Amino acid sequence: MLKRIISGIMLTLLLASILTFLFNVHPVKSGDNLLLEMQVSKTTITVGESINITLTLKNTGTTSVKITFGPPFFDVYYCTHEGCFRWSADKYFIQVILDLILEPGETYAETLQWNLYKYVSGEYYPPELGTYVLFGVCYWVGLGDSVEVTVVERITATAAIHPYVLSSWSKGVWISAYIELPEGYNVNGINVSTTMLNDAVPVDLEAPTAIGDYDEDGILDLMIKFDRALVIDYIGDHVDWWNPERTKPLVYKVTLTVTGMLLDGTSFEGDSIIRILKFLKGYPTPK
Ligand SMILES: [Ca+2]
Repeated sequence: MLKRIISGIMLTLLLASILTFLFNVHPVKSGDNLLLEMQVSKTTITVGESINITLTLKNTGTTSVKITFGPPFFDVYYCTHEGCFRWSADKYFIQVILDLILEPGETYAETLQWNLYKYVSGEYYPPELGTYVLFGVCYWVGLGDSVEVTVVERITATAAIHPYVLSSWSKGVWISAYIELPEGYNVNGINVSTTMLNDAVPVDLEAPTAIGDYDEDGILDLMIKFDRALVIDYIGDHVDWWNPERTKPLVYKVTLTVTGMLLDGTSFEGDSIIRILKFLKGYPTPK
């Protein structure tokens, strides 16, 4: 009996070596030429904001590598004094065993989205402000990489957009935004290059900026400018043209949100409602 088991094992081992030899594929083991790299879409986020975390496994060797795994292939976690929190914690995965073969030079990548919320006993808790080391791991090959991510506060700013009525054929070069910050914050500290409109239109860095008191309320404001054509294009793609606020002319209400960061990493956000005019006879035409 024992002899039979041993010869069975020997046969399996022999077959495995023949297969490995024939196909030049070998199961992963430590010392394999694999490299895991982790990249994040942003290293500063506000509470509730998600980041895209891309994990890439590369075969840097000269032979194919076979990795046997059960999903998830990658995971991401960070630890605090309360414990460690994983991206995979609130997710279900198919219970299967799969093989991934990486040829020499080949990569396998996945992008995971996570807002760093802690999932504990069926409840979600936001991450506290601070800097965390995010670890990206592939347990199946015993590799990891890390990136530091900072969770910052988001303050509510006031944003006034000028002109506050835009026509769809508007010809000006820019649209201005006048940003005021709450007490205790200084508009001089705004990192202009980080400002955006609706997370879609970046500030025009070629345009002039100015600090003044545009609305004469005694609170300093920073003027920044956005390319008018880009803003109108953005609005054109996002307004519900079937639902005007008023007709004759057709008037649409649009909320524009200015976001950005201060030089110290604090993030701000301010909403402004503007109106879009469209002179059309009959029903609105969707763009
Ligand atoms: Ca002001």
